[in-house]
Amino acid sequence: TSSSQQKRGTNPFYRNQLHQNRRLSNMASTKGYKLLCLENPLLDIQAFGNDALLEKYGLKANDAILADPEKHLDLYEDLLNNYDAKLIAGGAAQNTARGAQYMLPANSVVYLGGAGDDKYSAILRDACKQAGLRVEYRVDPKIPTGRCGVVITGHNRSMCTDLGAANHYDLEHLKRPDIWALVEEAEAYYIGGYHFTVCPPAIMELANQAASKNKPFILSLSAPFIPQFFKEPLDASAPYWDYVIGNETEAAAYAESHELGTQDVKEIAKKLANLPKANSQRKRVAIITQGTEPTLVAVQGEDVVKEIPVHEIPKEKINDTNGAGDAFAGGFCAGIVSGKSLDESVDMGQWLARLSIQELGPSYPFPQQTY
Ligand code: 26A
Repeated sequence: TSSSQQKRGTNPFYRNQLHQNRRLSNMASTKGYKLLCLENPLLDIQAFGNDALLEKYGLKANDAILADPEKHLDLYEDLLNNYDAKLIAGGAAQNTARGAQYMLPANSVVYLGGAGDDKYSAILRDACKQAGLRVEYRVDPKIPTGRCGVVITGHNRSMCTDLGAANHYDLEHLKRPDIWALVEEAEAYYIGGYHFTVCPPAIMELANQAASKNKPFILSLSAPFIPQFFKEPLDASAPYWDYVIGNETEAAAYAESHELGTQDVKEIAKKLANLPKANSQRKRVAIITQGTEPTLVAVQGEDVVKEIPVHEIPKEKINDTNGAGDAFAGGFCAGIVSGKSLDESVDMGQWLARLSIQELGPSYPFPQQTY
């Protein structure tokens, strides 16, 4: 054996093999997380409400806002004490990540964001664990986990977010060697646009990583207030978008804040697809969902905007539509990372959205259903 050890030590063939074995075993620890998602982990405090409740807190029936400490901080207790609110795992991109994992083989998706060390983060961790989603939170021991008050009235939902520890996500966490290893191993990135309110440098770090390695960078506009009030960091990331996902109201808000001079959703989709692009190896795709109306798909350089009809569902089967967009993005990302065509990826998104709206909040049915 001593001579064979000697051989291994000096023979370049053996050396390479040793090196490769070591590489393989290192890879085993992170290999398999194809999709890496980043945004704000939140616990949803969701209840069926009424106009009086909306009025009390100055909320619109269908909206997503950041909580104003002067006006909104009693909402959460109010929902819990007086409206029989349920605690449900939320955070838009965390819902998307759970959704993508729902449709992919085990250990396919990892999610990053900031959370506290409290009862709420324990609920989130538990929900993600059950979904098979790996989460790597930047844990802040002093700041509570973020919460989102969700008031459902009819088919509308009003969301009011107190970001808490989610607001403290930072580059230091992203660059931690164990986390950065996950970033490097991932084959695609999904960013919830809500993260522009938190840590644009982390978004840009992933954007650069995607472009320099020719990996897809997928961005959701998330809410009208992002293109309205976070235009600058949003625009800085635009050249890196390989896929940009939004709904019709987000598209309209984008058009307005960017003075596109049109409210035609197809035209807006085309403009999004044809913005300047960093990685010329991939044509940008803009995907705009429109509730029960067909999903629009615009591809950079192409004249025709495709319309893909949604999966219909009887009205009485709808529980609530909170999280439908997140579910769509989850199914879509699952398609993209498993190499499906654009049309099939959209179809996967629509399939998952259809399942999610039959559940309470941004959830997916158990037992597992297969596409
Ligand atoms: C920064 N803000 C406002 C937010 C959010 C948010 N997720 C991250 N950041 N406001 C609402 N949400 C989440 O959106 C989901 C429905 O699409 C809610 O937690 C809810 O689960």
